[in-house]
Amino acid sequence: MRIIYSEDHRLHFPQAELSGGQFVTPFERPSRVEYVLNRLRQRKLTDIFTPDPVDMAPVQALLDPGYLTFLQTAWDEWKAAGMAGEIIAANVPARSMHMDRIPENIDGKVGYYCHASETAMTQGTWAAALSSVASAQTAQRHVAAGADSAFALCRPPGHHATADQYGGYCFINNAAVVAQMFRDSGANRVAILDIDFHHGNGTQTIFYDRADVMFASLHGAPQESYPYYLGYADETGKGAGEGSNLNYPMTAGTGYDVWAKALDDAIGKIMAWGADALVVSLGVDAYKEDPISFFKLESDDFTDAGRRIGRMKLPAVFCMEGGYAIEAVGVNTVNVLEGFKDA
Ligand code: SP5
Ligand code: ZN
Repeated sequence: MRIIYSEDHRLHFPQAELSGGQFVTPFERPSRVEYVLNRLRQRKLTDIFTPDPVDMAPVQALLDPGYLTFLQTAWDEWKAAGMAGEIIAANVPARSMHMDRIPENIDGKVGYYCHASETAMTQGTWAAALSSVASAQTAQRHVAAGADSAFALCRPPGHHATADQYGGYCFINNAAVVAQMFRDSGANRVAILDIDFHHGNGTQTIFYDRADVMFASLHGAPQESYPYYLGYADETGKGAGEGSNLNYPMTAGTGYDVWAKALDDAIGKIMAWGADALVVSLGVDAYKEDPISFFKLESDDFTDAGRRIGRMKLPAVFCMEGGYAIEAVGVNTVNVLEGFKDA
């Protein structure tokens, strides 16, 4: 399997994540990538490529232009306003306020374009986010050109980012960009299967009213788990997209028996729908030791999950999402890829 990865992910490494009322070292940190790379090498998966330069056209086609400008300019504006620290959202438009008037003040803009204040931005965040989407795009090109599959070792991750908001450690929705590129390169129906522990609210929202992209997500139930305000089973799509959004919320403590049934159901529905390309939002935070998640998957379960996905026999791009039990992230991620290959 081809692997695409950029060193530029290191440009995004905030010092601080707001967690339980304290600032802690972010769970989503550069060393996650090192663990994945080390495991890939150990398993002799060394077909590693550097991404081509980012192609902004599909990114601009999918995302809000004001949001992209904000991501690009936020750091300079923040510094110019005399802010001493990293960019953290302190104010957001609440239910009782305007949701559609964008302030000029950078502090106000940050809150407008952010949905989760745990996520800090720094000087290098924009460049890192572009390198992450560039990896995803290059993976898609390899598959569109005939490879069975490719793995984009994306960092920062993407599935929480909507067309106009960042949060959940995500800035640009890599998986969504790949899905759009599959459509642009001739696939009629593209499925996104999101196995990260957290609901892929960004991806769901981007494709909610579209019939050409199916989104299926296995995740911690919103009553219990971030992102809390989306991810219920009754969110099935709207308009032309009705029926092409599938949520599998599961309660804290869920183990592989229940999780794998949800996976099989999602796979069956994706196949019945007639997908001709697959994007996998590959988070491994459903692992039993994950420090911020509540499922009970074992490392071997990820191999089995990869095998089930491999049996779909669809051209597939894997985009790295979450997974924070740092030392196990490499094994669990590569287990999915090896299971997929061996299917
Ligand atoms: C891509 C991805 O997996 N994003 C996840 C974002 C999770 N954000 C909420 C984190 C809540 C952390 N609470 C820590 C409690 C530690 N005991
Ligand atoms: Zn996650």
